[in-house]
Amino acid sequence: MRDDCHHLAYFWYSDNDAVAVLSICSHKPMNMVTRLLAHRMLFVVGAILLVLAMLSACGEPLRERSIEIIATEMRFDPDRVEAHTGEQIFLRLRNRGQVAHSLTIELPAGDRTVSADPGVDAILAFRAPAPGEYRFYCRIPGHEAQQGVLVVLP
Ligand SMILES: [Cu+2]
Repeated sequence: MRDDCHHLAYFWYSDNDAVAVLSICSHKPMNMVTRLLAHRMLFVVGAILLVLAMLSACGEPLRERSIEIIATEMRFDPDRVEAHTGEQIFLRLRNRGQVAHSLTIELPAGDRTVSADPGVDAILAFRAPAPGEYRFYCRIPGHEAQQGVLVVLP
């Protein structure tokens, strides 16, 4: 009997143009039942992967970014931070100074502020707005020089 190769393959394209291939190659001739089972198995596996691909394509996954800013007298370190539009930002203000500090960021939707006593961390969560530069500063009187900028990239 000749060496018969049954090659069954399913192809599909995912979002990022990667081609997924499922195949079964048998060097023995398949009988009708085996062939049907092989096709059926490939179809089921393919269907499951397709559903998973569709689920993951439902809405861009939320990207998160953690930013850490250390406050001392009278500065923020770093005083320039970057993010991308749409990212969920977790900005952690770490007060390593001797007095209380705050961080107010001027966002399009309004100012957002967190405050922290010496040795304390405070977290400000917000969605990175449209590309641009957004100033942040400490609003405690006498701390006007304590400021920085969030640069939001596309
Ligand atoms: Cu301050």
